[in-house]
Amino acid sequence: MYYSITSFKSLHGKSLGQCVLKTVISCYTFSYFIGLHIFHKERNFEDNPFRQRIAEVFSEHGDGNMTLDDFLDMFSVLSEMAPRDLKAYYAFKIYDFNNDDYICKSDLEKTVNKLTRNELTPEEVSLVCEKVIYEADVDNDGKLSLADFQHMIIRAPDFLSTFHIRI
Ligand SMILES: [Ca+2]
Ligand SMILES: [Ca+2]
Repeated sequence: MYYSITSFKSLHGKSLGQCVLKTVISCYTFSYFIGLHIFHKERNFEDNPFRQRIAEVFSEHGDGNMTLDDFLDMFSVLSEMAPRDLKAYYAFKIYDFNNDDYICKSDLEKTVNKLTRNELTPEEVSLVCEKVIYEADVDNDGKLSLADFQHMIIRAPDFLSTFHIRI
C-alpha cells in the first residue's frame, strides 16, 4: 500500500511530524516510516532534505563533490531496477551520518528531524528513535547494524517503491 504525503496528511488530519510520531509509536512503524522516505515521488530532488547527505555518500571522497561516474553510480542504485539489498546498503550509508557503520540514536535523530522537517519536539524525536531501535535492533546492542537494517527493510514493503528517483 502506498501513501503520498498529501494523502497521508488528509488521512490523519495532522501535520506530517505528528503523523510520523503517531504511526511510529503505534507500531505500524516501518512501512510508514520508510514509506515517507527520502525519495518521495511528490518531491523533486532539489527539495530533498537528504540531498547533501546523498551527495556525500555517493561522492568518491565523501565530500559531496560528485564526478560523472559518481552520478552514474547514484542513478543506477536509485533506479527502479536496482536490487533491494543494494538499495538497503546505500540507504543505510545515508542514515549513518557519522560513518561508523552503525545507525545509532543520534543518526536516527538526524534522520527523523529531516523527515519531519523539524516539526517534532526533541522529546518526541527521542521517543521515535528509541521506538525504532527497540523494534529493529535484532541483536540487542542498542544500535542498528546493516543486518538489523536489512531485516527492517524486509518488513517494509514500501521501501523498494520509494527509494528511487525518476530521471
Ligand atoms: Ca553511525
Ligand atoms: Ca543491533
